Amino acid sequence: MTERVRGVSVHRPIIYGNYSVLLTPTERGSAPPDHTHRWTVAVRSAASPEGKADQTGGADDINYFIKRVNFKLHETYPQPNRSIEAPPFEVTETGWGEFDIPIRITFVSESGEKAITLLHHLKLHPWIPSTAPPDPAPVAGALAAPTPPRDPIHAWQYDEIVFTDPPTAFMKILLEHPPTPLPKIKRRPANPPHVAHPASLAVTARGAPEFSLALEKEEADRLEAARKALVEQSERMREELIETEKELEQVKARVAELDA
Ligand code: SLL
Repeated sequence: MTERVRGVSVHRPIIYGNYSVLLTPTERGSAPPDHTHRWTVAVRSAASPEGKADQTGGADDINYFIKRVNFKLHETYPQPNRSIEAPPFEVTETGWGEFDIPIRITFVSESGEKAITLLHHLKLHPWIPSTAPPDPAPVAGALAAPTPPRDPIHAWQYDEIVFTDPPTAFMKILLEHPPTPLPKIKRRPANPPHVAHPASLAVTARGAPEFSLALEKEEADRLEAARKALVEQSERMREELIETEKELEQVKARVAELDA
């Protein structure tokens, strides 16, 4: 029997997702003909490293609790089951299309935890109309004008791995690796248009976004506003129903009168 620390849950914030960039004309020359993007799908610690404005997440090592990450790519890829045994837990590929990537995380054996599977939808295109210039149409034979560098597209989801009643030996490992806290405020001013996700926080942006407590607060506020709207709506519907039932009673009474 493994000795466990009862009544304790330890959280480790992670992000999973991808970023992608358009291939340059030169890169397109050496990639398979229909490939348009290079993308990286990854599992990382949630906090972003200080002084690396182009990186989302990854401030901390996560291999003290994650043993292996399996990324199941679309079957159009050779050997679509990619098993990453050491950090960085990521896969970089080129391609043309978006698809769902099941991400299976296997924890270190000391954790006594079963593997979990997350799902990420690989994003290559922005969710929202962007202000960036449209991709120039290729003109046969024309001298390629220098195109401005286009920002990568980012799509990340925040989640927390929770270790409940961790084995004593594993608890020691967890305590030796406190996660870098998320910044309280948004440090990246051009920060993202983001979309709510039911179970976690999703961010999509041109330019590397950063998860922060402020972002988490905005998400909580959005959820609270949605909850209020739902309560109001169901109250309105209840009132309408009461009205309709009253009318129905009146009609029934009138019919009874006519019958008599
Ligand atoms: C779609 N459901 O139809 C998606 C599938 C597949 C993406 C996207 C590269 C494959 C290869 C690639 O981008 N596959 O190298 O042949 O849009």
